[in-house]
Amino acid sequence: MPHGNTLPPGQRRVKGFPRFGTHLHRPAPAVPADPVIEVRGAVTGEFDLPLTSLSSLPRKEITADFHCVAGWTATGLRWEGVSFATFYRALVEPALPPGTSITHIKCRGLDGWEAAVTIEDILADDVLIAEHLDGHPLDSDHGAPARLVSPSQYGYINVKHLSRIELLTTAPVIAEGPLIRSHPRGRVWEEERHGLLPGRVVRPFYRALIRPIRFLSSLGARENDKSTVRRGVRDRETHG
Ligand SMILES: Nc1nc2c(c(=O)[nH]1)N[C@H]1C(S)=C(S)[C@@H](COP(=O)(O)O)O[C@H]1N2
Ligand SMILES: [Mo]
Repeated sequence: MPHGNTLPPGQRRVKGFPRFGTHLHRPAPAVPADPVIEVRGAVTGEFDLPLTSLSSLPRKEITADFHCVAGWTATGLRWEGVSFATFYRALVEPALPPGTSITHIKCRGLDGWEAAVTIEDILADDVLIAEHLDGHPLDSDHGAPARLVSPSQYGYINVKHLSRIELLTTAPVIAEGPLIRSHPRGRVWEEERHGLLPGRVVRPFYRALIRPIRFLSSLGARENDKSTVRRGVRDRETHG
């Protein structure tokens, strides 16, 4: 690791790895029986890649810290899956019309979350489509069945429940307002927190969001899923 044990500017270490995201209290989306990654955009014909097709590719493992743009960092996570670049070169690039120049890939999760990543950033060595975390299949809190992992970029680029990639030949139009405007690259060491304002200026505002979002996100987490607990009790009652 080029940066040793230090954290990127403005980040603070947290214990463990919290569930966090704009899903807030909502539970994770259901994983389809045969999950696919839909390949859309500038390809000759759009197609769906079964997630099982990743098993034909070499596996890759990385250990990295995870940095949320709000300011928390989870350290020492061991991700396993396939390198995004390997996936792209083997299964996606052959479907591009000759001469097509892809500038961005918009990644989307089953819950509708989207992040557009520049082709340069997404083909970097440390970017994975991860299916395992710390030796276990990815759970619903952290992006089952597979997620994008790009440790050099803030969490919002690290799309959970990855279900679609859209190949773009120009930069996407930004739909967010001026106050909340994610930086189009979100590189952690450059502190690219915001699209218009310097990262260190927005630190205190973003940091204030950590507690409420963490709390809400935990309500939809696996262990806190009250409906599951209640269902379990009911099942025990009916079945003696
Ligand atoms: N599908 C999806 N991916 C997402 C999000 C989300 O709400 N939905 N939130 C992002 C944000 S802001 C962060 S910090 C990380 C949090 O990942 P974790 O819940 O595994 O900690 O997921 C990112 N990817
Ligand atoms: Mo985040």
